[in-house]
Amino acid sequence: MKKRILSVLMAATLAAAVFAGCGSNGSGSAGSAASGSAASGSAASGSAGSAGSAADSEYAMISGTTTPDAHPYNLGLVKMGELIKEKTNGAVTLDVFGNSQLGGERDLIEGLQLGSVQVTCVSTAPLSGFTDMFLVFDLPFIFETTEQARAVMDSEIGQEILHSVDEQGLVGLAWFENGFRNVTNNVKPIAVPEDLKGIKIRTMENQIHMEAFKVMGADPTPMAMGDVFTALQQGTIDAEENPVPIVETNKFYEVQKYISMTGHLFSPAPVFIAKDYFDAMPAEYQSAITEAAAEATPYQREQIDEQNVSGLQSLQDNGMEVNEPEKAPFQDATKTVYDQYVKDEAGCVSPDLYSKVEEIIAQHPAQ
Ligand code: EAX
Repeated sequence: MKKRILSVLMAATLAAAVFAGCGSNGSGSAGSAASGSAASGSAASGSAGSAGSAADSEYAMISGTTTPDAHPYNLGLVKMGELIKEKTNGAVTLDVFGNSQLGGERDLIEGLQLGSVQVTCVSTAPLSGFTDMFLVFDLPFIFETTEQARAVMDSEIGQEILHSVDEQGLVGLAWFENGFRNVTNNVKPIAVPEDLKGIKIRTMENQIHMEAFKVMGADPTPMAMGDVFTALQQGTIDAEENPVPIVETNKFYEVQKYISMTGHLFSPAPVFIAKDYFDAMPAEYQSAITEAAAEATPYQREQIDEQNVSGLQSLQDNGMEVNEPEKAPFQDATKTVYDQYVKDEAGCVSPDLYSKVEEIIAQHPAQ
């Protein structure tokens, strides 16, 4: 924990150097962005020029992600930043720092709580360290289609989940998406759960993800995204699991031979703003930010849909072997995870929340 806070504070210090005099970031503390390129809502794409536009704004917001600039998390945040700038006549801007420049997803979440980062977009999995409300999304194969996932995210219960950590300093702005997760590895195509036996697989820092791979015989290691490429390159792990856009924009095809389209989980990607920072803003700027987040969401989801197709082609063009395993054996193999993690206990999915989500899914049957 101490190490993590230190890394966030170090990012804040570095950012002070990069953004000194670039207008307040409103939080009363130094902005926070390690040196390096920033994609910005005030500039078309990642470039140092974005600092200039931030210099003219009253609120120069800093956002961090673990994803590359070409990934839909960043594209969606840049779009949101453009809309915010337009709606506030440049009074509020958003710089986007990708590639874990400001730390891993847990660091970014803590960065919002500490006030060193103002906005982030993360997978729900790392939130398990802060709340149980998002764990329902970590149950293997709970969704069969993107339509089902979107119906849940955009429902009343989805909004309740998104806002469940407002009082912990993370004000939910929107449900962006990461997408259906698949297994990549260097050992062999994964056709049945038994093929995972003994495979050293990186997972996100989430107890349910780890259990799902353990019950299938794999050897799960939780790891921040920024360390995954090197770990695969050095062979300390054989595998990881992520949606196609993450695999492609991180160039995992350079260090992974196989991708097996298990679709074992759908990762939503909540966008959060730091509560103290947001609460201190004039109401007109708060509305502009909330509206911009909502308007950027369909665009972000379209980018995921597109990159799921174009990205898969790119993985094949770059030498990865794709296989499409039958899902039923994997669903059967991970059923015990539900017995273990759907119960009225800390660190578990509440049965009431689970049944509400299942009700919505049942209204959107897979074809
Ligand atoms: O949230 O850590 C992960 O595998 C996530 O999918 C990624 O950082 C985007």
